[in-house]
Amino acid sequence: MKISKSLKNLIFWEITFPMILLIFGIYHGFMQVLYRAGIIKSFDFLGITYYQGLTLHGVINAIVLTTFFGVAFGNAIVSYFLKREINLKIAWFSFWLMFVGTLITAYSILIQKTDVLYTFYPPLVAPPTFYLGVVLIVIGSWIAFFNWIPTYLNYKKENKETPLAVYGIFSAFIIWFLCTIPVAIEILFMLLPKSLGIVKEINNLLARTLFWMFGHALVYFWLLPIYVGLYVIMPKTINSKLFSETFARLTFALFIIFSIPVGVHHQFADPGIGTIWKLIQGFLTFIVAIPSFITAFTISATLEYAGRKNGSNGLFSWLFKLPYFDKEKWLFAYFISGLIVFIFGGITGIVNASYNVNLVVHNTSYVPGHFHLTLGGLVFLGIIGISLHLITKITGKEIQLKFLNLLVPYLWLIGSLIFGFGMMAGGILGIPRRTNMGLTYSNPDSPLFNPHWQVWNYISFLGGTIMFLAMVIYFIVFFSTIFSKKIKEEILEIESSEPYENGHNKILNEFKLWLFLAIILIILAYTFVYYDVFRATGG
Ligand code: HEM
Ligand SMILES: [Cu+2]
Repeated sequence: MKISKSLKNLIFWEITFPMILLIFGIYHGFMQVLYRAGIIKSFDFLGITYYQGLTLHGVINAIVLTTFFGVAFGNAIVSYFLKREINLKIAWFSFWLMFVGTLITAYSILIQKTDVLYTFYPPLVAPPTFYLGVVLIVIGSWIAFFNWIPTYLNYKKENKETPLAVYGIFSAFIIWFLCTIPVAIEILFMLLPKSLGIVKEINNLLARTLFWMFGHALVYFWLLPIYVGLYVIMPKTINSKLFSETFARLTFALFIIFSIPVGVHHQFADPGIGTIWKLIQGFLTFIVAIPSFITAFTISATLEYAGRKNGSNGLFSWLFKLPYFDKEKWLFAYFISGLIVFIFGGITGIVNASYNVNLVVHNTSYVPGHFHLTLGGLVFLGIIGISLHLITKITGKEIQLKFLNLLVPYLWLIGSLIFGFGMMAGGILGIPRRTNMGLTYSNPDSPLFNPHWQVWNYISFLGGTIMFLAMVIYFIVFFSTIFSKKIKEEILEIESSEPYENGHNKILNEFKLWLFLAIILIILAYTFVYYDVFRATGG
């Protein structure tokens, strides 16, 4: 589909701007493993302190990159599948808000030396600029979403079915909109007034509870756009059919319901919230296994269909008939590597989600070990793979250095599994997260030095180095592609194939019911949590 220059530029910058920042985000990831292994033994490195670097790593990778990508992919999906151009003035306005917000946040972290980490828990307080920047990023992304709604309603007047990709991206943004409301309340009514000196004290437990209402659902905002990639783009890449569109839609719908009323599983160790509510939200967390298993089965069947089409007859031999190393179908390598890592991410998450077992790994390196296999696995490989894919389409360029490009996801797969193993095994032994270990536990000159932990720190360092290498290669491929000569027409194309099955269910083409159920469940799961919070803290 031909698109206007303005829309093309919009998508281009929404992908490329965060990609430039990601260079710093990845650099600081690598710094983290160097500190942790005791290779850097100082308070800071090249003028950036340990916690400043960790803040940059979390903010760039987990907030800026993911939000820009969601918006960019959403703009592309809505324009392509609804066959209507979105209101570009509003879309650009949303871009500029996010852009300015990012610059203000960067100013706060780099110049004002803000180091509250990407979770900005009180009692840590940042300068007002940090919150202002984050708020602008969020409002910018809301505006992008609101901008799709008239286009969608206009489309719905003439069409009954909501295209699957649109259904998925809307689900992601419905979750995002709902879950950013509590964090907006936290920032606007608590952190910002505190930072400005308007109020002296704030209720830390309340702030944390509002944060985690957002913080867990956030991970589905990251994940759902990638599920769109898996359900819509991947089948076509491997010449297959999505096994069941009904189940794909059901997955999105279930995520709308169950994403938010589970945030307390991040607060198992927080005093003040009643055990029973923690346990209930712990159980609700496990319900998320349902859409995850549906996805696992749908995607496996989709892969099997492709393998059988390629001539496999055996029970599992189809697994060997997939284009893992096909340089032209490189996007599949990103998806399959992400999926493999995700299996480990999903399984290890059971430990975090289990109320009692969680206490063993609480605040240890197990936690980042786990989420580099989810966020840093499927989500991240999906983001960088789809970004590169879209860039080649809208700029009419051919992917450069194809062999190196194919290497990226596999190196990342190996690196992140080693990294995750080191971090998680170390975490079980008690290695803490968010600690400058170069000054303490990994430093033979420190009284805190713990030689038994060193081996795990080195394993994490090895994995982290391989991940770093994968990303150096990725950046080379990405920027050589952008700077290469245009050889094709510039088009917006998101290839998709007919599904194997589609039940055309009315309720799986709409959002009302799911939104209604989500709100009811949020009220049920959270009313008493807030009651407890207020009771425990005296209001
Ligand atoms: C070269 C690749 C990477 C390396 C070596 C790396 C390494 C690390 C390490 C060691 C930590 C733990 C710090 C600590 O708690 O002590 C960490 C934290 C984190 N990483 Fe990465 N990482 C990489 C890529 C990524 C990517 C791609 C993402 C997301 C898209 C990501 C997101 C995060 C987040 C959100 C945190 C938590 C920060 C915090 O605790 O405030 N990382 N990373
Ligand atoms: Cu969670």
